[in-house]
Amino acid sequence: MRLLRPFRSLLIGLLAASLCPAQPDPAREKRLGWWREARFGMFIHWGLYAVPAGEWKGKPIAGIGEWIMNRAKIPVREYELLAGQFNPVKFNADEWVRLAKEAGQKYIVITSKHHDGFAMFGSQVSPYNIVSATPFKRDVMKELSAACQKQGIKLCFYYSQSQDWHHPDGLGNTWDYDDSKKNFPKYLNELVKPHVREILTNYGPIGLIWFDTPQRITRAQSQELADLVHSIQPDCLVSGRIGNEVGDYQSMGDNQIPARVMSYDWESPVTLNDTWGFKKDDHNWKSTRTLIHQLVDIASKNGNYLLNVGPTAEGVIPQPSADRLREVGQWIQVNGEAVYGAQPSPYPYEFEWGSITAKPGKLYLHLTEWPKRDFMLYGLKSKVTSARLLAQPGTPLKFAQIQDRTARLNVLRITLPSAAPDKDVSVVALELAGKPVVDTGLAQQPDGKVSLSPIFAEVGKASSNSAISIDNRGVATRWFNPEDKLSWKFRLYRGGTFRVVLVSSESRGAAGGDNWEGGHQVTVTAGGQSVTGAINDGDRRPNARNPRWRDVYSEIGRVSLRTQGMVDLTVKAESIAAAKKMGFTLREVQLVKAQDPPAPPAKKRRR
Ligand code: FHN
Repeated sequence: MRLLRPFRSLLIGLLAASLCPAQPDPAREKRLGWWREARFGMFIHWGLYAVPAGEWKGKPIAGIGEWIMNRAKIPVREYELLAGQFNPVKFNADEWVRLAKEAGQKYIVITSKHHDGFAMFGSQVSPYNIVSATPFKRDVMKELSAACQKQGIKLCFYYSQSQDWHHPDGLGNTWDYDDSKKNFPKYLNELVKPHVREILTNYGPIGLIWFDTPQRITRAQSQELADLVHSIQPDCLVSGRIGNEVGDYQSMGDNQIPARVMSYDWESPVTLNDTWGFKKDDHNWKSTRTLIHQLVDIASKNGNYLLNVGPTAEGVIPQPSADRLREVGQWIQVNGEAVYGAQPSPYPYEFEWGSITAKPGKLYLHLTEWPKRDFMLYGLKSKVTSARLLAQPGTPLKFAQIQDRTARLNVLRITLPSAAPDKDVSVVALELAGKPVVDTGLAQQPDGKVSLSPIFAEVGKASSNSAISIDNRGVATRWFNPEDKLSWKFRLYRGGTFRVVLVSSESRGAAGGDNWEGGHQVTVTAGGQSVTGAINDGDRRPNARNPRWRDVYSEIGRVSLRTQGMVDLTVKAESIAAAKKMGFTLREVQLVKAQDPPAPPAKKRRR
């Protein structure tokens, strides 16, 4: 049948559009330039909630500090009185910015208005702001803007565009205002847009606006807001949480780090302890080691690390935060070359020993574990021309590259000094002849282990009702249907007997406590052999990349895989316990080499 000419060209156009990847938008690419180079920023949650600091009328209020108004259902008229007590006499913009600089952070994102609706900047739109309503009267954002410009840091603003528990038409406050009577567009037009105009007009160049929790906002409303930002400051980025995919980059869930390299630009907001806004009884600080691991891991997956501090009502960044940030900064002084402007790892998957970042002609191996013997990397096909530790740049490292054509395996072996030069993460810089070329397929690692994340699995849904999905961290969740399966293919280099370990994960919703469900019977079939066993509690371990949710380890049996080559592996549940409505969560399948017979005494290593 002949198509009429206009229809034919429409069809061809649609086909072409679906085949060609979307062209990058040049304006957006320009905006993202500094942000991709920065890789590390400081998040600051500061507002009236720092006054109660997690306690209301003598009682501790559970949850994150900046949510106290909502959690304790504090009436607007009572919460407003906190403004009269907000007098941060120790606030010093230069000191805060200096701390960010010392930490190696390149941008600061500060709450200009959080969900409590209080503007932390001088505003003509509403008197509910730091200049008009507090005894402090100073516009802290003016001071921060001057300090940032002086010290060469990008100033950025957080702005809560949907939730506003103070405004009768903003979202979230259902204890003072009837939700069904809210006129959300009125709130957007009369408060949000004029506020956004102010923060983009009165504080010099702004790096980005970090919108958050895009509830009830339509695509048109998100787009209007993004257009407003770009019409005032074309170079200002808009965070993904503006909603409806109109942001300039994507935001991961809070404290979540994905399990693979992402092809798009993304950022993870992370807390130093558990809260964002200051809480006097939250002392659950992440170690400096964890922070550096997260920084390099995020960079290796194409992301930015936005690390939060919650200053006190006096205007002081808590000492444990400042100490850790300075320690991260000391590490960056030595190893920053491997972080700033770093491109992601050429391998899509994670390594247990650390992370990889890249630059043209270079790969950086971030070793979070110092190897007992030589360090080995599988799958790198490019020729390495030199290797050195960033902490000892004057001392070239010995290395060798071997190619085993039968096993289709490339091995890089690097001889390292017996002790790590850095306390937390040591970085080996490799120079390559040309671009990094690697085997990107899932494969056994030099220690004999095979680790398979659901993020790389083929998901076999038994029915259209199956709810199983893979979350931001790469964890298979909502697995309630025992007929659902996950399957992988991986390359085995050395056969043997393997322990089959299933790594389950605490759930995303909460940290600690009752957020995990076990008791499922699960079958793993690898290379044609099946083992069935139970997912049991009892072995919970911290997860180095996502410490907020612990891993739960269950060994369900052993398989013997003798032949080199590609192996199929499938996980299928026989029965799922779902009484707590969490079901089976799977973060990783591991095949761990069962103990080989004792090796002959090791020869002394030559150095
Ligand atoms: O509800 C907020 C929360 O208070 C905090 O601001 C975080 C930071 O990413 N964002 C929201 C929850 O995702």
